[in-house]
Amino acid sequence: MGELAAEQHARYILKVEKKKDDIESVLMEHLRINGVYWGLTTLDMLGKLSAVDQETVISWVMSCQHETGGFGGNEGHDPHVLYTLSAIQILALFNKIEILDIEKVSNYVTTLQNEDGSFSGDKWGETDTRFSYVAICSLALLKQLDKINVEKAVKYIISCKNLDGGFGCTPGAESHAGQIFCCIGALAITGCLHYVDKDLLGWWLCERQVKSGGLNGRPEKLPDVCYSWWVLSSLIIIDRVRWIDKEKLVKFILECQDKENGGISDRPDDAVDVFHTYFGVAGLSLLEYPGVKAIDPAYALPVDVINRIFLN
Ligand code: GRG
Ligand code: ZN
Repeated sequence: MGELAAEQHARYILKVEKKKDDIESVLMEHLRINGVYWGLTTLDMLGKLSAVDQETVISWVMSCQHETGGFGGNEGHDPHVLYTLSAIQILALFNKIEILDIEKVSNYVTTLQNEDGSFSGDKWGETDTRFSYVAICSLALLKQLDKINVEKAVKYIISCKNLDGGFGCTPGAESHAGQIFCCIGALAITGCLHYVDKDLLGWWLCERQVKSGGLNGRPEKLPDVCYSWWVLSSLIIIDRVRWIDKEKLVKFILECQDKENGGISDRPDDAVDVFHTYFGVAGLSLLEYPGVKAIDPAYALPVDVINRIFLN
């Protein structure tokens, strides 16, 4: 297993950022801003954010903004709340939120709330608790939560809670660790965790750990490094992380590293990508692995970045 190959992972991310025409970049073209957020947050956790040319990144991020105030996944693409959060998060990493027209961006997010309290991802209307989280996280970072009906937003999220203690993407939909992160993160940000049965949910979440030490996202599924983020962040928020075997999970994540060329994959011996590199490093951060900066489990940004925003 060995140790975290921090240098190699940082080098891998910096290399992916520069290469624009390999297969991964082509597949990711439409959601590039997401990838940039995952990559830069990983570099920051590894103490390597200063290796990035901040001016270039910021001017590219601003070029993804649409006249409605929302951001697209890349220059000239349609705006979506997912990409809008990534843009805000990238600027937050560089302590540059103030360059935004906060009124305009928050108005865009606000218009996505529906009558029942749910959020659409864009003007085309699909609703999902993912978008509730993303909208709430975006507005909280902009200190504009009072622009939406928080009570209704919370009520909608609670309506997506299942008898097993988990949450799905819409009312009645199956519990999935990714949606649980979104719902628990949104409830944490809005100060509404009292609606959660922490023991019941904690039980469901800790049962995600399989023999290899890795976590899966639903019963009977394969383990995947990304659930080291979705499951672990939720367990930490509800204060039940002691219910899993931390050492075995660290071992699983480290086994998914490409120690030579850098990067982390979903499972041992699979191909690495930027997303799973983030999820692995963020998982280790939540497990307090030495040399990795602490990440906030609700905002998905380093704790020092969150403190800079909320403690100043
Ligand atoms: C800022 C951290 C952050 C997130 C932004 C995009 C988003 C908000 C949240 C996504 C939450 C989510 C639904 C994650 C799950 C992603 C995933 C691995 C889906 C795969 O589901 P299946 O059913 O895979 O294809 P399994 O593992 O169940 O076989
Ligand atoms: Zn995955």
